[in-house]
Amino acid sequence: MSILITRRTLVTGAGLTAAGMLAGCDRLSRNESARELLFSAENFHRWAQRSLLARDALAREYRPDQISPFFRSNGTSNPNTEDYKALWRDGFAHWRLRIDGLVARPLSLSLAHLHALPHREQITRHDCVEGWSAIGKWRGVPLGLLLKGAGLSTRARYLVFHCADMGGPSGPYYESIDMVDAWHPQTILAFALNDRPLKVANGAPLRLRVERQLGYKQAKYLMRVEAVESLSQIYGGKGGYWEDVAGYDWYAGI
Ligand SMILES: Nc1nc2c(c(=O)[nH]1)N[C@H]1C(S)=C(S)[C@@H](COP(=O)(O)O)O[C@H]1N2
Ligand SMILES: [Mo]
Repeated sequence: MSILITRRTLVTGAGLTAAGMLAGCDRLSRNESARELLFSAENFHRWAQRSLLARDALAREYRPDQISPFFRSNGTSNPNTEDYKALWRDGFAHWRLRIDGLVARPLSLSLAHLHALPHREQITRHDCVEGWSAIGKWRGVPLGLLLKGAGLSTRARYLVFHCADMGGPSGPYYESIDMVDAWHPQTILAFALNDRPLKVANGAPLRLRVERQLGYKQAKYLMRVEAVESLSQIYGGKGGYWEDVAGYDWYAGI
């Protein structure tokens, strides 16, 4: 059963949350006594200060003339399962994104529904650990709007992104992020790249863009977003396919 979320409830809800979070950080960093208290603490090392404050910052956005002429594909370029092929054959009309787990109102959203919600557009650089980068223009729905619509529980600490493809022989591809990235204004579920519907090679019909992190966090072929308290029960327990099988860092900040 799908639940209708209106444009208005989503906009007001998430708008307030994102603005609130950023305003909060700003106040903290401007308040000199709070700052001194924090940074004089013995265990508060320089790296912690940097990474903590940097988590809310925006990733760099580029100009349209800087967009790469070709955005290559990496990892899975087609899930090639019977289920996925059936979804692709009718233009993803029967595809649904499920948002469930620790939410008050589990959602089941069609592509048409996502298209009808407010969008964000951003031109960002994608950096893959395998040694290539590409600049692309993404369009999609801010994840925060959907979390508001679903009524995310305060117990939720992570979001797990379940994909339609196998990452390899050891299991399905999946990824996860924490709540700082979940509510970050540039974290979107993208359905278009460079003003065209997402191609199969780049994750059709929907993929995550979490712009402060490396390429392998940008889960393609999204089927389900699950809100959880802990990652330990999910597949190998390290929060992502590559984290489980190859020891990649869970937090892949750029
Ligand atoms: N579902 C899924 N998502 C994935 C992958 C994958 O194999 N399967 N590969 C990751 C890696 S390593 C990179 S660099 C990017 C590549 O995105 P692109 O194919 O659009 O270039 O997707 C990431 N997301
Ligand atoms: Mo990658």
